[in-house]
Amino acid sequence: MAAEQAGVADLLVRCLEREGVRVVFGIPGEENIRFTDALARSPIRYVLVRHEQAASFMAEIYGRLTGRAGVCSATLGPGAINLLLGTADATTNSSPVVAVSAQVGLNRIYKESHQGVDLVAMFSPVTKWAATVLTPGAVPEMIRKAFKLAQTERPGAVYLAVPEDVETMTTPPGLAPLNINIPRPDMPSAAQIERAAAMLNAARRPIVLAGHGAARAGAAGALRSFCGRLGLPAATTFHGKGVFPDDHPNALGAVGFMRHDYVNFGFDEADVIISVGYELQEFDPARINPRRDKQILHLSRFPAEVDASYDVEVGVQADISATLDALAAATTRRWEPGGIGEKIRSLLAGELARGAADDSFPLKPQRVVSDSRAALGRSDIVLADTGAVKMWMARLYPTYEPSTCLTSNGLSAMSFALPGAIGAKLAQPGRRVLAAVGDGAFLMNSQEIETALRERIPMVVLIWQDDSYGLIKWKMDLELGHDVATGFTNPDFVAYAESFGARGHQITSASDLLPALTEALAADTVSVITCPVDYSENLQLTDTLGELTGPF
Ligand SMILES: Cc1ncc(C[n+]2csc(CCOP(=O)(O)OP(=O)(O)O)c2C)c(N)n1
Repeated sequence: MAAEQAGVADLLVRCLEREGVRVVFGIPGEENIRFTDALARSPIRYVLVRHEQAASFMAEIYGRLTGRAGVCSATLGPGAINLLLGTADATTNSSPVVAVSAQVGLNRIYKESHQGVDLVAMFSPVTKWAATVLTPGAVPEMIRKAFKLAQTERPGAVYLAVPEDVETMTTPPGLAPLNINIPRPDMPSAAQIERAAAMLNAARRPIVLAGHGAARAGAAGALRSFCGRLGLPAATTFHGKGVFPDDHPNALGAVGFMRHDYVNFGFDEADVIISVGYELQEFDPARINPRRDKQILHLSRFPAEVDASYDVEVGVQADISATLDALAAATTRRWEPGGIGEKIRSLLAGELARGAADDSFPLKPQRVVSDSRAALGRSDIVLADTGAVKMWMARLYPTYEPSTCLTSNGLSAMSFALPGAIGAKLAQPGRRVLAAVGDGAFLMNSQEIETALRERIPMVVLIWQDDSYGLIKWKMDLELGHDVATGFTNPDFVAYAESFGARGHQITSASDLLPALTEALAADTVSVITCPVDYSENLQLTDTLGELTGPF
């Protein structure tokens, strides 16, 4: 065996293999060539990307969809700094990620030196753990700890720096990857279930709020039977979309829009919120408990964040499915989901149906949502990027299975969706993948079209084109009465896509969109569809919602 193969780089890769890593997203640099070379000798697929930020988003979405940490890799200094956004996005969105970068050598890390910045200090606030591998003997423990922390509830990102001189060192004899142990959730305590049931039995009008924690726990089935048995209406967060199917008779849709949306009226009349895997980072609980008069039942794998509007009456931190089953069995009352759910569902369905029938051009956002839904199967995946596009998709796109409509709602980072689609397709190769992106966000990471084509990862990018940073314009128009510094011009997106070797589609009438989506989703390549969208609907929506008064 070559001397190099007994080195730190090889040991790092063997540890990644032991963790079950199948893919690493990254760009090599001068300071991690041995690690990159060792990866090339392993069964792990190295997806070479065009921007480290995109690698971090790919790892985030791969991690979110598999529950196993997505891995991204970069060189020191600038490369590592580029990993920061997706790393922060992963932590705030509760997605497991292990970010590994090179660092200047231990022989110069203590002084001013070329490309040297304190990367651990930089990553610390946005990760669960950030550390430097100071000696070869630390590799097995540090890699095991990184994955254990990243993947354990609440999941998030971890960062490891490997100094360039450590990477070249040989390892002490006998050093090997450590065995994996997975911390299992506890069963709910009988005493807490009793307290929770007593609280629920006294409730007048309870409502369920399901977040992504329920999806991560695989609790969609238990949640459906819990709500069905007890007759409870259920809303989801944006991240929780699909964990309770939108075509279920008790479904209220997704909460998180910036205004009082239909679903909020469901919360207005509730006295108890049964929160299932909700993370407060998604939206301020004051939005659903403005007078702080609702009782909160917190069902999660971990204790709730402290917030004056989320004053937990009873918390059960345990396996979520087991908790829901035990609570349903212990609750003696049953409720009628009530007329409000029906009203909310009919308002949402009406908005979507009017959109589907609207042939105007540029297309109404509701039409784009409706056609996207029609083109995708129930288990296909759409990633809705940050912007007005997210607002329309999150509130209106009917979702039936967990993690099939993905947004960034923790950090709300723009431009995660296009690289994220690459991570999604690698995580779930059997599903079709659509990235719905604003024209602003598209150009922030569009270089990854080349990565997808080179790596033969088929996917479709749908650009909602309005020649502006639409969400910011919306907010300015709402709050300032005018907008500034939001407009821009765009390249010819079809020519741009074709210059990479992708397929380009220009939508020129409303009836173009569904056939273009259908064709692109069936194609075994990368397609970019650009669709002019009429965002005058934005203000109309907020005006309409502003005038709504409940109860209906
Ligand atoms: C990386 C990043 N930069 C800036 C923002 C603030 N921001 C949120 S939405 C948005 C505009 C998005 O524009 P576009 O991608 O065109 O989508 P649209 O709102 O037009 O649908 C901006 C600038 C952000 N969330 N993330």
